[in-house]
Amino acid sequence: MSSQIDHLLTETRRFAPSPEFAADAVAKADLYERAAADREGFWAEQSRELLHWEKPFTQVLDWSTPPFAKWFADGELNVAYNCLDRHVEAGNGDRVALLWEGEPGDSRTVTYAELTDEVKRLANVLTDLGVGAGDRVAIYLPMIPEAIASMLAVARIGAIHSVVFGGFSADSLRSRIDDAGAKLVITADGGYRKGKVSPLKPAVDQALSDRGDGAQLTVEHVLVVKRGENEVEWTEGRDLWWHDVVPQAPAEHTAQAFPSENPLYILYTSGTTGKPKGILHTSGGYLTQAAFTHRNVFDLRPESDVYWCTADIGWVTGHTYVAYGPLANGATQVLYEGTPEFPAPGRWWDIVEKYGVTILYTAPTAIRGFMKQGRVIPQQRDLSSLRVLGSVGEPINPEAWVWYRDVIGGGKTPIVDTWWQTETGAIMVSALPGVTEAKPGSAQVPLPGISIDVVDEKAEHVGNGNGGLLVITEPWPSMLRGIWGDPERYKETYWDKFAEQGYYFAGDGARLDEDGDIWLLGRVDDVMNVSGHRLSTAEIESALVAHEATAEAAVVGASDETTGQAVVAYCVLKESYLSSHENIEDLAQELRSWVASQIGAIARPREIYIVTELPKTRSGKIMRRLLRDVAEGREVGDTTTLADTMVMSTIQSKVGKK
Ligand code: 6R9
Repeated sequence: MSSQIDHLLTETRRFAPSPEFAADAVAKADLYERAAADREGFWAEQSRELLHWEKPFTQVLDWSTPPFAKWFADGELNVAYNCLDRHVEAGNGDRVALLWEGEPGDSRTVTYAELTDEVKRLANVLTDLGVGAGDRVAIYLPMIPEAIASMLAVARIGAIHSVVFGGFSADSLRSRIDDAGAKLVITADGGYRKGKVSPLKPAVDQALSDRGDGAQLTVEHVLVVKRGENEVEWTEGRDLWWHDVVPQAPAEHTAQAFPSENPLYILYTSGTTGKPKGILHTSGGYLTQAAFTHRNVFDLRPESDVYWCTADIGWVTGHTYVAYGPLANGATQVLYEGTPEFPAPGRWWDIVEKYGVTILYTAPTAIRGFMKQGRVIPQQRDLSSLRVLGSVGEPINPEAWVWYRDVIGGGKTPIVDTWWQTETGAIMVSALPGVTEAKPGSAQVPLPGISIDVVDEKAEHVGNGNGGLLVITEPWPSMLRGIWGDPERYKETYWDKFAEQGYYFAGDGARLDEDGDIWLLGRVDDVMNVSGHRLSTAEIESALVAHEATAEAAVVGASDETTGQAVVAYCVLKESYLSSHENIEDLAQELRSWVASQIGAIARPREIYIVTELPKTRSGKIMRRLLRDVAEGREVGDTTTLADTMVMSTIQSKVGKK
């Protein structure tokens, strides 16, 4: 049986780097050897090479009180200086930092000199408002240049930001402000989404309102950017318009150096249950790994590349690969405010063509969405500038990988499938373009300086050809330093499972193939147990989307009297299939048999529901928890983190009818 359920591992297509790409690649194969010979020495060398240390460090890793790590502890640096001033001082002030595109079609170009100026002014404003080192600032903004400036200005004065995704509700915002004890909130009147202004300031007002519960919120001021031009209410004395205070503030501001372990930000993860976890990151180690991975994984040439990561700053990819990595490396990047479908499908490809994007970093869910629309839309644009493509957020099924390479990458670009987490801070597992022979569907190998293993419940290495749990066996520079205000939960969640070995437990299932390459199989809580056989949701989803009719699929394990758990699948069909097939009555049956033929009878879904959309978070993750509720006939749980809360009622009405 286990050989039958190895569907993903039967993927045999291989893509060797082209000799031209390899000859000139930023990353060289010897990085692995150097890191293996002296891991800490390797990171120290990278850090010195990539960053400016105001006070050089002499210590590398302090792991004397695990699991609390210190990297480069006696060194001092300023994160914002590293992302801004030093590029200007090096004569690159005229280089474009941000090529910003608003959803309605307006645009702005911001150079490194201009961004540095803006950040200095804002740093002065924040200081005047009483924000100092160690204070927390909540940022609740759309994808506009001010969002990046805000993160950097907070970092510049040694304060801590907590970015809250602009799509989160007032309640989510309130609980995050409350947990972090934020002193200031930076927001906008509103931002553009799907052609309309989506208001933000009203949610802040609601979040900060007195609820008569005796709760004392710590916020003293709200700084508001004018973007949506929507009407907003105003609390005199508390609220300030950005345009009234920032342009008037002096543009002189000397960046003070802070210790390497000075906290940089808190970012709340969308936990599956309970209170969200405030993941804490600090400065020197984080910025080192952000800059190293951004340069080597994306083959970055700061002088000539136009880089675009489509993530929102509200999640970790937007922190490390929109804000810190690219700016530390002096890159030029696209920042886009809106949705991929506005005003019509193809907007992203218009942007790639308009700005000549060379490196694109996005999520599998977006790629499958584009597959659903068909290849004609991207093929109508000139995408020939693209030379490296990246994927992040969930396992990318081989069909989507190959489509991404063929249709978006013109059949020539390397693809890097990057595995990492909010907690890891930066990419941990990925191919290196120009070095690694790529395997569609596999994230492949730990980066140089990163120690990963796949182990069983007893912490034993599983060996090639087997599955188990992904663990990180040695501390890494950008690792989380804890959960804000809850050191016990930090230990429990990540370190208790393999306490004896001192391994970090990532919560992901993975397999090693015959070459020892890593295939991520989804969260371990997404692994089903059907009649005593372990089945991965990712594996069955991959089989479903390999069928010509299916654009997207989500699989959950629903409790079942006889088999323990049963497979229940939700499928979204391709437009092209729907328009060329009149009768789809029998399709669910056909898909059940298809999965059985692809993987084995054990994997045959008990039910398949054809739906028009899947419930996703704003960062594009499928909320399987909700689909499990439906499959098990329970009342659907908390839907507040859904991008579109209507999706669940549509699905329920479908399932009700069977
Ligand atoms: C960066 C980010 C982390 C979880 C992680 C895993 C999944 C991310 C992946 C991937 C397979 C990849 N994940 N990248 N699974 N292949 N390339 O997404 O952070 O939002 O914290 O999510 O996402 O399950 O544990 P975060």
